[in-house]
Amino acid sequence: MAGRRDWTRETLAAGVRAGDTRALARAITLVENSDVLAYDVVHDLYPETGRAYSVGVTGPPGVGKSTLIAALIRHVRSVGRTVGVISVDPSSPFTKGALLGDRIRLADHFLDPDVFIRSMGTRGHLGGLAETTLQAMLVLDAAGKDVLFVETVGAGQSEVEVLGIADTIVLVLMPGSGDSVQALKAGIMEIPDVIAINKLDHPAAKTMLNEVRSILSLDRERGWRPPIVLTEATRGENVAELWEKIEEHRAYLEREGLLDERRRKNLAGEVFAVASGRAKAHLEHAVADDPELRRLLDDVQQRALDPLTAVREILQKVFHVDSDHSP
Ligand SMILES: Nc1nc2c(ncn2[C@@H]2O[C@H](COP(=O)(O)OP(=O)(O)OP(=O)(O)O)[C@@H](O)[C@H]2O)c(=O)[nH]1
Ligand SMILES: [Mg+2]
Repeated sequence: MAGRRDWTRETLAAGVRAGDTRALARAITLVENSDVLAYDVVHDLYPETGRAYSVGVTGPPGVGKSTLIAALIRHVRSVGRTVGVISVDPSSPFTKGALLGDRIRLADHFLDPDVFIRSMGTRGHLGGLAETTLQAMLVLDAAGKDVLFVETVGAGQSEVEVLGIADTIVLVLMPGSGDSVQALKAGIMEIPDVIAINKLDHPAAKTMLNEVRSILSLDRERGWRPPIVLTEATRGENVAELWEKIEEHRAYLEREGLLDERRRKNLAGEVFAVASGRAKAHLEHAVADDPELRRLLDDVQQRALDPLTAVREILQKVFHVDSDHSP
């Protein structure tokens, strides 16, 4: 196994550029570990990125996201396109179940040098999942992968963070994903670009189709009406159609000039999210480390100081921000 010291900034960047699998694996591990070498390499490669098309695949646990991605890979490989997959597992590093599941389902493609698959956990990463995922995607993009799939489990907060990374978002549901349907209906879950209702072999698939259809029909304002595809990932049923819808969405974005706009919004969102996360961590540490600032909080608790005055003093001391003009 090549160690950290076998790669320099130059050789690693060159390896990634050449699509060398070992270089990719190393670069992404360094990204996960917040290693400064990863930061340098992404910095150097960034101007060459933006060529890959990214597809976010999200949905509740167990609906068949990984199986569907494996089937989509088979399809896009058959038309000669190269693929990168980042499977985001927000669970702790001690529950490897989902990771293992992904490995098995995606295993068909492990021997194909034009497919690079990687599961990523949070592992207490400072910048959070979104930062790690974005950096890893940039590495795969720079490696010349044509299509990037990002799998996220849509059951909590983390997937919302990650959603803003992809060009096209596919929501995968299955009969029984009632909670997600309710979330869509209530507007809690953002309307995706394409919906796959998987496990069409299940008798309740058609009912789910009608439900989702009726929710989407309430929203007539959109320029893009999210298509719904019934799939059976295990047999590859309708997977070609699903890919066609993804491509149609891409064509729509390009035709309307929306792709650049979406990417701009996504990247701005990323930069702000990461910057805010760091600012928050900095603030928390500063307050924890400074007895004077901690005393302000005690004063607030004892009603000796009102909360907004404490805010003003903390911001002034930590960020040198004068917040007099904002409440
Ligand atoms: N009957 C049926 N089973 C399927 C289908 N697609 C996937 N499965 C099965 O559903 C189970 C979960 O599939 P995965 O692909 O791991 O689902 P996932 O959404 O990636 O799961 P997590 O990553 O754990 O959230 C597996 O046992 C699959 O074999 C399908 O179309 N029909
Ligand atoms: Mg999975």
